[in-house]
Amino acid sequence: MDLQIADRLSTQHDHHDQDFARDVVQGLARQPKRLPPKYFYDARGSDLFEQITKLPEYYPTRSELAILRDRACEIAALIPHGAALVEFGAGAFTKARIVLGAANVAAYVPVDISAEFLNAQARTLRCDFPRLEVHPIAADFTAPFALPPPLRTLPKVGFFPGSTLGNFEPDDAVRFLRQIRGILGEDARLLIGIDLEKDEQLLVPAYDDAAGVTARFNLNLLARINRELGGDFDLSAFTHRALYNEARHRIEMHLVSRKPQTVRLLGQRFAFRTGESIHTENSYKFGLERFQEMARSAGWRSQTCWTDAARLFSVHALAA
Ligand code: AVI
Repeated sequence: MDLQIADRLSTQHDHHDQDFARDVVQGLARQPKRLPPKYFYDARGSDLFEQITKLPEYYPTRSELAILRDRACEIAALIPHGAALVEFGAGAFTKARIVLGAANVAAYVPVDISAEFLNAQARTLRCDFPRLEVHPIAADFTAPFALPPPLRTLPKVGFFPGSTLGNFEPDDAVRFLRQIRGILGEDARLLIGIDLEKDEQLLVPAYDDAAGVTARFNLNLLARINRELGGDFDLSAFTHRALYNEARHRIEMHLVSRKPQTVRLLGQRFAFRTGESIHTENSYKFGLERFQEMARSAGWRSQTCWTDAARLFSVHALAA
C-alpha cells in the first residue's frame, strides 16, 4: 500500500479510537451512566446483530422483509425510472436487493462505515446486476457526505430501512431526516422503515430473547471496551435488562451492576452501586401518524405507507 494512504488510514483509525475512548470515559462519568449504541457494531457486535435479526422474538426484520416483498411492485412504481438509490447504513444489501430487483434503478449508492465488507458486497452486487452502477461510499452515514458528481443529475431516492431512525433521540432523528433531504436535494424521495408501537408483551422479548443473543450483544460493548481500551469490566458482574418506557414510546436497554464494584480503564476508576445501570440504547417506536408528523417537521411529505398483516412494522414513502 502507498505509504501516504497507509498513514492516512492509520490516522483515521486513531481518530476513531480517540472518539471511542472519549465517549466511553464521558459516558461512564455521567449520572446516570450512558454509552452510545453506535459502538455496539464492531465485528463481533455486527455478527451478533445479524443473529438477532433471525431470532423468533425479533419481529422487525421479518416484518419489514415481508412488506418489501409483498409491496415490491407498488414501491417500484414510486421510484422514478433511472433513479439513484442511496442507502444509509447498507449492511449486507439484503433489503436493497428486493427494491433493486423490482424497480428501474440506474445507480445504487450504499453508504456504510465498514469499507472492507461494503466493497465485497458491492463486487457481488455488480455480478448480479451487471447494468447497475454501484458507487459504494465508506463513511459514517450519520455525517454529511456528497454524492459522486456523475449521479447528481439523476432523480434521487433515499433508502433507510430497519427502523434505525428509532435509535436516534427525537431531536437527532429530525435533524438527520433534514440532513438526508439536504444530501439528496430537491424532488428527492425517501423509503424508510419504522417500527410501530405495540403491546409490551411482544416488544420486550424482541429485546430480551430466550436464547440470550441480545444479552450477549449488549454485554459485547463491555468486552469491546476491555479489548480496545484496556478496561477491566467483569462481564459476569453485569446483567442485560430491556424495558418498555411507555411514556417515551421507547425500548431501553441497560447493563445493570450485580454488586458494588469499581471498574478501571484508561487510568480512571468508575464506581458502581448494586443495581446501578449503564443505559446503552433506546429504540423508539411510533404510531403511523406520529412518524409522519415528525417527517413533516423535517421537510418531508408523506406519499404513502405500508404495514405487514399483523401491523407490527411500517415502510413509508416520503417526498421532499
Ligand atoms: C439497529 N436497530 C434498529 C436495532 C433496534 O431494534 O433498535 C438494534 C437492536 N438492539 C437490540 N436489538 C436490536
